[in-house]
Amino acid sequence: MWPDDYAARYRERGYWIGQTFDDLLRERAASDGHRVAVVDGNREVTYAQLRDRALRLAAGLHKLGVRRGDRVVVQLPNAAEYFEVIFALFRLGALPVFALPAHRAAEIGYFCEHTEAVAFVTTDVHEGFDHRTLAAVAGKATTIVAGDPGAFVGLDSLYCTSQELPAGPQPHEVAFLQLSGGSTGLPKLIPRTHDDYLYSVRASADICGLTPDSVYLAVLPVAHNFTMSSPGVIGALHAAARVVLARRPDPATVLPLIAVERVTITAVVPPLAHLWLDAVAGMPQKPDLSSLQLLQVGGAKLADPVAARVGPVLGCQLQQVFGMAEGLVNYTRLDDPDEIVQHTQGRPISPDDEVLIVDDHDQPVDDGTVGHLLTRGPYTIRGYWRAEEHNREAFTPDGFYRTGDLVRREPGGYLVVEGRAKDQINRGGEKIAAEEVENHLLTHPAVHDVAVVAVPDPYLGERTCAFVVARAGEPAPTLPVLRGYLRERGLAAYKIPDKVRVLDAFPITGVGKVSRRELRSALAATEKG
Ligand code: OOB
Repeated sequence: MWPDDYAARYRERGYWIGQTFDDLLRERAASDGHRVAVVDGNREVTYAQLRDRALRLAAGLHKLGVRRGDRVVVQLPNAAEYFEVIFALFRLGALPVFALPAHRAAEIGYFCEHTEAVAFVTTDVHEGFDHRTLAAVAGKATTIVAGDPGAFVGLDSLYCTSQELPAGPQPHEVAFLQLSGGSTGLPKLIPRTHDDYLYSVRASADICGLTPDSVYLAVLPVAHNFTMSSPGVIGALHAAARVVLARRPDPATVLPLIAVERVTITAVVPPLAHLWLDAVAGMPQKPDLSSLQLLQVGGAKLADPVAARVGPVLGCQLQQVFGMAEGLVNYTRLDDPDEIVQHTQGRPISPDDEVLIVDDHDQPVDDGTVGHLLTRGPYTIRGYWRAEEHNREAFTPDGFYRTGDLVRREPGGYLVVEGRAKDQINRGGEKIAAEEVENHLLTHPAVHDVAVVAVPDPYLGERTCAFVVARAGEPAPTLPVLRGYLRERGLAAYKIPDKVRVLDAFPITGVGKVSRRELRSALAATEKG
């Protein structure tokens, strides 16, 4: 957590205002109760209804034994229940642990165990996968299911009429645990407080020009930091605007939704922007996108040619967003010239976001020179949850977070992302920790050694290649064999390598480490040849 002098400064400057998530919803229900907060297919939930249902659910969860400070793994698709569940947990001061719908047994089992979760809230069937099967890895956590609960506790059965509830959490306390994209063996958890997160949400809503007339379309998973807070669904609720939920991100689902719901703002990763642009450009009869004012693109680097097409093809403004669940978020501003919007990844939210760009020895580099991005500020964490050893590497002694991103600073403080120094693959915005996948592959009997690296991809930006040294006497493992193996181990599909290359031995760097750079260029050479 932040040292006292920093916390005092962030309060003095009006960033941390002592508001909890529950305060936010209570205020909204009082001021805008009759207005629609969430649209989920045919279902519309007003602010008053959302507050009422969240409180009734909080009572039911409390009866079930969920207490302040307890962790609850939440894995829900973009559905109205998500809001009821998280605001119920926020009211109790229990901490949602935000899993993604794509997570499977390996991830959910780890989250439940590592956080000692008391409950696991999921859905029945989503995208053809029966999430109830994950109850098998939930350990001591009670499985609660939205929809058909089967043998488990039905979410619907928990809405109580009584509203007697114990005191809620304090604004300086941790509100939830968000997942880190990570670069190490196991995903790290990010503790965000009510105070720090809601500051970033309010400031983001302001930067993005949200008003009560805004309609925010949630396309990416709602639990991802981008969709949740930049300004995202929570920003929309803060602004008394309307949240529309898209169950799927494909153009056939999303374009009609934009037209019918009169969506004004939405957020996507670069491959989706690309896909929508191609879809719209190829339509003889253009969909009605006249309501759309702002397309936010972030999560991975947006290619210049794609950035240039957003305005002409979709008829809306582009905003680049370079953020991270650990905190710091950069935006291009609505009144920035095209040059900046199309070629930079924006500048920080807060005047008190400290940005340091340093060389390999932590010495500051000149503006315009590429270096490692370090950051500290009123909504950037000072450490991961229960990860003291890792924190010593991931943060400087004076509390700067080492983002692992390589950036340069342009005039005006705008940042341009030039690359990455962390062992992570950014597969179209989905983050994959190389070591996590390597550790799974190392358990395969035919794998002697493995290195997982990113390879460039015209559509996703990057895909994943696993370089494998086969165990002597074993047949060299093939792509289908290893993919099947990882699926069986319950690894999320987006983490499963796209390619496998078998080598006799790995190229080694001067310091005796596997040279990922050489592996990448060897692959590029064989692809060309
Ligand atoms: C967002 O958050 P995470 O935690 O999934 O991933 C953070 C990492 C950054 O460190 C950077 O490596 C990459 O994703 N990234 C970008 C980028 N936006 C994120 N790289 C290049 N250009 C961009 N525009 O991805 C996230 C969180 C909040 C808002 C937006 C994105």
